Amino acid sequence: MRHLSFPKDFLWGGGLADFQAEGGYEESGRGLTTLDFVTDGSHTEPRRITYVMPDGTKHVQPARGRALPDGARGYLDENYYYPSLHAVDFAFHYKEDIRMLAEMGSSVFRFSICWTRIFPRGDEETPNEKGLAFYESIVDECRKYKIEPLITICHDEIPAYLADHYGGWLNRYTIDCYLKLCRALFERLGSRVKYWITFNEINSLNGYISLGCTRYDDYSRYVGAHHMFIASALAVKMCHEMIPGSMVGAMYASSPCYPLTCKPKDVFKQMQVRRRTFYFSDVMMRGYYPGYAKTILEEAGVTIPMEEGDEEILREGTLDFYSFSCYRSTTVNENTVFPIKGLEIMSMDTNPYLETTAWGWPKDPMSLRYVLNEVWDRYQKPLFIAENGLGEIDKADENGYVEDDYRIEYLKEHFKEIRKAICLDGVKVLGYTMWGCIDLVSLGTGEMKKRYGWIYVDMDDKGNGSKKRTKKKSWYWMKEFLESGGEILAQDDDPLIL
Ligand code: BGP
Repeated sequence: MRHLSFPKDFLWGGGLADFQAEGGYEESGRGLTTLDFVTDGSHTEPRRITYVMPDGTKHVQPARGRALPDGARGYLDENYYYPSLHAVDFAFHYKEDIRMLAEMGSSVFRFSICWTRIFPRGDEETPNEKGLAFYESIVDECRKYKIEPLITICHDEIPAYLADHYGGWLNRYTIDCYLKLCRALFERLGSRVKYWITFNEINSLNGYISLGCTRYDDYSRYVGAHHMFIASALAVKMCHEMIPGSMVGAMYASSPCYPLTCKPKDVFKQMQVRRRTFYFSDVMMRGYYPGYAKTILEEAGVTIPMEEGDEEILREGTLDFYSFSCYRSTTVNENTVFPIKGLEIMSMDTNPYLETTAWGWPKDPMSLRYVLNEVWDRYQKPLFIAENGLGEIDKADENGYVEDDYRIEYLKEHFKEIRKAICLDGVKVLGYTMWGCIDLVSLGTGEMKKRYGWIYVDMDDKGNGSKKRTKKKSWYWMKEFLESGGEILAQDDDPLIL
């Protein structure tokens, strides 16, 4: 039997996003972001967005999947609860949180920048010192424990001011604003941060929240993405110039999809659906629009506003690594439509071979090995598993302790698949950051009870609770796993390694 081991320099740790964790809105002088106007929700009740029209009338509607009327602007209504404003108070707990992750043995920590902490409106000339100092302090805290920071520059949100006054990513002007943000970050943090992610899940963005426009259609999706491609390519170039040795990636929602049957039409549809994801990474990893993009755009009736020089910018700003989220797999068949306008295609059919979580997400450890191979074969550039993990209902005892054996099981099975991808398939994987390492507010549902962490946070769906942090059973397991260099994973449970 072959003995399988993780590379010694493999980076292990966890990740979070500003709006799901930080809080501290009033204290920081940060501006509002588009996600601030999104209310709480649940598995069955969609999160909503509150907005005001130019005539002063106030409205509310589901936050995703729909356009807003022209002229709508995000608005905070005192009758609603907005989880992003306070989240889990990471802004006040980060020293303790990072210490707990360090004690566990983490070697990487992924976090995102709240754009409006650095530029409260987005179009200012000079950055806000308080915001830069905040992130510098997080980086220093990581460095103190020899933890490598992995920074997501933009995670699914945009300054509300840029949305309301410029139309967000539909306007090329936003590229300049984004690059100002990048320059400020590279200047201040560059000497201590090697790994950067330009955009989170860039293949899943649309509408007011992530693109800052009132439209929610194929036009906004593809035109917004083109401007983000240009912004990302220019940021890659800037980063390489300002921080020698830096590595820049983007992050893609990459849970794989399988054909429901071996019917050729199902199999072909699977390929077409997959290209809805690869469309984005092909441009950014290879530096040009792939041949099949023409058909996708024609079908959507969209013409990309390609300007002189854009092609060269894309060519010169290709990414150094591919990072991705993968929580689950999905299935498609020949009749699968692309509803989808900005959301990754999640399940169209149920997969009878897989169990699901309380939120209906199929659990499929092999999907991770599958996508690692799929992407490595396509680009031959290193990969980073930026998001994976299990969102479940954790029952804490009176001390806040959670016996989350189900999470340990999930991690074990997924880690084995990563190890196989590295050792048996030869995939180059830089590291793994488990999503929501400290319990945080769910992006999809706005709930707190969908928990992912190794560290429990005492807080409920409406923000009540002490926010006290407590290590879960999975924290102790992870510590043991890391101390053993991954060797506590069974070696003999798969015929492929014999
Ligand atoms: C990804 C986002 C994260 C995160 C995760 C889990 O799409 O990048 O921000 O939240 O999904 O989703 P949820 O929070 O809905 O469980």
